[in-house]
Amino acid sequence: MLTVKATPYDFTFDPTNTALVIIDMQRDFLEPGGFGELLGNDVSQLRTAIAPLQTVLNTVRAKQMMVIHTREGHRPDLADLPEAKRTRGNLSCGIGDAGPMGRILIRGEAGHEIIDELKPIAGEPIIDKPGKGSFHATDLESILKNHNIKQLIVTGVTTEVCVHTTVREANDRGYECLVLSDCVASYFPEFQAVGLKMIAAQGGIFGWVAPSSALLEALSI
Ligand code: C5J
Repeated sequence: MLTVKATPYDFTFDPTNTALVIIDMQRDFLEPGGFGELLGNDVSQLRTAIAPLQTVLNTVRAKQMMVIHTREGHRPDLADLPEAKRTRGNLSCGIGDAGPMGRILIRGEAGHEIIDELKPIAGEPIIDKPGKGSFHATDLESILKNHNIKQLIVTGVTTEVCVHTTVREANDRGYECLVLSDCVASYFPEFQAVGLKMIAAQGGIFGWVAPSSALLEALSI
């Protein structure tokens, strides 16, 4: 067992039963012209997570730990897109419409792809999810069970939306989650700070929080 110095207390994990989950590091959220920018956000805010996440990903791969990537997006025929989600925000260019990187948040389009810096490699499952949570309407839970995964190291974007939703879903399913504070990001600095506090408050009501340096220290042993 390895121990990460975390908040609210040490996170102890077995690397063979732990997966790194990288949530929605897609062009649609991180690059100009995608869904994130069309919602009115400054997408450069999310780029802080890329470099620390690359280091964590390389380390975890070297340790032969499981890596899982997720992408938020919908079928090209939009059959899995709730009307409430399609119309939310009254956007002139919204989900399913043609944007600079192809149709917004649609599987197979350029904007839906994971950014080059964090490209999945062979053997790393990619979970395509239609919602904010990574468990909703996906096969994530059966993949975790089939690989005997008990604990998750959670990273990606955005902290208060898809990361939070996934951590809450995982927590209710009995998984222990460590969220890496510098490997998650938000368009809103105040949401980043409060979102992380919410996870570890009340004795770790949803999980643990630590900087990636604490995980790397634990893995260097
Ligand atoms: C959002 C996400 N923010 N990946 N998605 O719509 O957090």
